[in-house]
Amino acid sequence: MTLAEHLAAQRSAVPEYADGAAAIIQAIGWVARDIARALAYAAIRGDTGKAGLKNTTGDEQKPLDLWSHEVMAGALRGSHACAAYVSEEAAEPIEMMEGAGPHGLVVCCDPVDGSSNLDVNGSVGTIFSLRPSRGQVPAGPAALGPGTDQVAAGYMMYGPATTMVYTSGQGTHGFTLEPQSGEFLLTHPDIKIKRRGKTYGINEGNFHTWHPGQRAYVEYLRTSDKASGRPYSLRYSGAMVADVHRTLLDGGIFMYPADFTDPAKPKPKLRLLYEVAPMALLVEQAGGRASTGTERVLDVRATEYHQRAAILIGSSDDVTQAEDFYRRQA
Ligand code: FDP
Repeated sequence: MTLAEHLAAQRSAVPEYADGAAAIIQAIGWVARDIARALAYAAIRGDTGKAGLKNTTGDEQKPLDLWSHEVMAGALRGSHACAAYVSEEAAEPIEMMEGAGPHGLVVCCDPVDGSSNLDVNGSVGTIFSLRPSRGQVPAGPAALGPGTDQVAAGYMMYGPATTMVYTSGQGTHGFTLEPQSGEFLLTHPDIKIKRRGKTYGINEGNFHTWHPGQRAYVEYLRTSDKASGRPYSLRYSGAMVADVHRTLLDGGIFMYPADFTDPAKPKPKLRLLYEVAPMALLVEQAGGRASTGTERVLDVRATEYHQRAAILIGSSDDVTQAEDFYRRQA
């Protein structure tokens, strides 16, 4: 089954946005083919280095970040269903009159996630989230609210194969790009994440900056105990898409906790609207959980476009256990 056929058969769980969501996800699929091709040529063309600019959240921008942002903007405009585009690479939402109206959607997107991996030919991704505009003009502010507002979410992973995983509120489904035909084919229907896994993913170099509960939990995972399957194996690629994809298919937990050096001002890294919330929806739809450590991610209300949030995501039993460690050390 192709992505187009699946989108036509699935429909969104929110009927009034179903046509728009299908048009946008199809358009994002076309962008993914272009990004996958550009990535294959990136080193040859010298496109992996820095563009010498920083985005609004202070990250170095690479030529591919900027190019992908522009290609995505063009495709979303062409879908006639996107009323505003909130991108990691733009300080403010980009309004799109072509998709404005009562059923217009706001698309929040990180066009190239994990772009530090570009220098080493590592996996990178694209993350997207669709929220209802509710006919608001301008539409951008409609993106601000809890993650439960999301109508659909997904990501593309550019690895050995190009993969798209999406949900429109009716399960989480994975597709693989068939390079000859350029079609995304359904290879992972109705993904269900294991209740408990055997791996954890986290940047352990930050160990001393974590909340005491986070430190105690990782110490626990590293401690040997046959009965509970410990120690867990550590897997960390440095690109959220690749780490969440592995967790979704193989179980376990991926974490990017806040820096708690100043407990009065915890500093998370990943962005809520176009990294944390869409991944939370995808994993919940697959039967898993996503938490900040103390709160369900989908209940976190965005008040700023580039707001950051902590995330502990994956197998439900693993995430619940991590939350217990936070609670005990509160
Ligand atoms: P990157 O900075 O390379 O864009 O989006 C941020 C992100 O990558 C995630 O994809 C990734 O999980 C994380 O940051 C990696 O951060 P660290 O280098 O701090 O581990």
